[in-house]
Amino acid sequence: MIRDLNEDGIDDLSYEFTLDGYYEFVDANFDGVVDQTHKYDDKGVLISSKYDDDFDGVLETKVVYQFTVPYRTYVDTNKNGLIDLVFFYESGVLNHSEQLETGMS
Ligand SMILES: [Ca+2]
Ligand SMILES: [Ca+2]
Ligand SMILES: [Ca+2]
Repeated sequence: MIRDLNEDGIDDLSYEFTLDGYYEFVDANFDGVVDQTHKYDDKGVLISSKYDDDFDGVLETKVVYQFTVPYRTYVDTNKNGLIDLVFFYESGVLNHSEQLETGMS
């Protein structure tokens, strides 16, 4: 298993195994800070992902998958720890989005 994607000697992928699956941690911009986490079930099927798209150390976007295609995306656009934007998908294709008046956790 390759863990050092850009071959600079620093691992960019790491894994944490749980009873019902495992997590994959990715340092996509190679700055030593994790900016993506992916959760897989015990069969290796992708369940959900979290992304730090602006690389500020906060993973403000969460994607939930159903049958390995996107089902919902939750975004904390103002980074107050509460979800304020939700994207809805139909069969993996973006259907519509909803701005939440009061954020949800
Ligand atoms: Ca590396
Ligand atoms: Ca990073
Ligand atoms: Ca961020």
